[in-house]
Amino acid sequence: MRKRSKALFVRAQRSIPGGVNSPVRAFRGVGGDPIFIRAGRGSRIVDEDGVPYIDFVCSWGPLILGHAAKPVQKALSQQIRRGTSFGAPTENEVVLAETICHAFPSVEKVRLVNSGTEATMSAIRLARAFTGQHKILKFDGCYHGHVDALLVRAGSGVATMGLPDCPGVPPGEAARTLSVPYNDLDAVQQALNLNRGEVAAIVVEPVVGNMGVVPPARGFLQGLRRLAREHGALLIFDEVITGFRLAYGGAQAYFGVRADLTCLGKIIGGGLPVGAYGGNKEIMRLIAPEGPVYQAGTLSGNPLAVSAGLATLKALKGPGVYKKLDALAARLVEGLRSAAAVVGVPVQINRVGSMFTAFFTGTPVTNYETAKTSDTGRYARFFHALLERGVYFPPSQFEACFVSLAHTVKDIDSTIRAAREAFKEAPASA
Ligand code: KE4
Repeated sequence: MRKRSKALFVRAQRSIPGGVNSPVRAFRGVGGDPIFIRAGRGSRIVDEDGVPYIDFVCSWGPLILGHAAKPVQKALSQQIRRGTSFGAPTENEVVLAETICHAFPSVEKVRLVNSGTEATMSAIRLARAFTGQHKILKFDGCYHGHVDALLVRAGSGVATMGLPDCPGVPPGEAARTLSVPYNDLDAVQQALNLNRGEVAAIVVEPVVGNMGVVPPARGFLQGLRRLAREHGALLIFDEVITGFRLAYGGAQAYFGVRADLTCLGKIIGGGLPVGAYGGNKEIMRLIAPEGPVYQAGTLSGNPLAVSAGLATLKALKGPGVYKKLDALAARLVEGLRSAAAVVGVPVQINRVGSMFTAFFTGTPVTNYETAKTSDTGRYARFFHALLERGVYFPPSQFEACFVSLAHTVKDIDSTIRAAREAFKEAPASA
């Protein structure tokens, strides 16, 4: 089964660490070998052995229109005839910046970069420059890319592999990073009081995707907003996942809380590499060449990537887009809940809009500690049982599933049927 993927994985491991270009793709969290993908179209991907899957990874979030979406294909084919990169400003970069500023009222100026990691790395440098402070407060289980300062008790692939804090990050660097439990305002207050006047920023996933989906408790984001202001720290919303996912204006529109700095990625590139960070003019004027805080990138604002991002954001302005995404995801989650209940499998499914995670635990999942009560072995068996039935969930308990505009009710109902069988085939770990 999957002979070509297996052979490619053996070959890949000879020239690429772990055979993958990003750890979470390696199936370490679920066992077995990764499938190599040949193509995608709409809600489906096909592997190198010609096996099709309904895809709920969606490239970890960017493909909200689905694979090979027509508007993105058209934009790319038009741009590629004009060239791919100039290392000089282009009109579409201005259009994308204006689009982001219009969608996020807290963002008056924005700088395009090439990844979510670059966005968060640049945002914390800017926060440190703006406040003159050095410490950063983050949350256990949140992941903000592989920035030294933020690889402390991180989620996503770090959680999947159960890695201790990452070797190679100098102790001095990690010492400037405080990490407290998500959804715990008392812990935030205490950390700020113990480090009074030293915290440059609070950085948070406003809805966590990287320990699996964990929504903010009522008042949590509003509390962070208040505490950051009281302590002279900037509030950084890492909206690399939630930006244009939860609403056209991201989590800030969804929850009505404004950040000082916003990090974006994934959807704004439409499947090509784009990240961004932005905030009000007073903060952003510090960024070179307007100000002294240096940040640069050969391919920042790349014309091809920007054209794919613009085509995607344009499609998201369509009528009823977020209502449709929400309805599809709600149907799927309801179906999964009842399928699990019928076979008596304890699952907690957290959903916000079109992102969700089924945690294999009987404990409500509100932070990293409770997320880690999940039976990851049982999730792995569920994952493979779904895979055998042509459904591709994230190869890790600590990641989010995404529904796209390309998913149909038929896809959702087939997935629920597959899940009914998969729950039966996923006994609890001993
Ligand atoms: P990138 O550098 O991978 O573009 O973005 C880093 C990042 C920043 N902030 C949030 C909230 C993120 O979720 C991410 C990246 N997400 C992971 C999966 N949850 C990307 C998948 C991977 O690492 O291969």
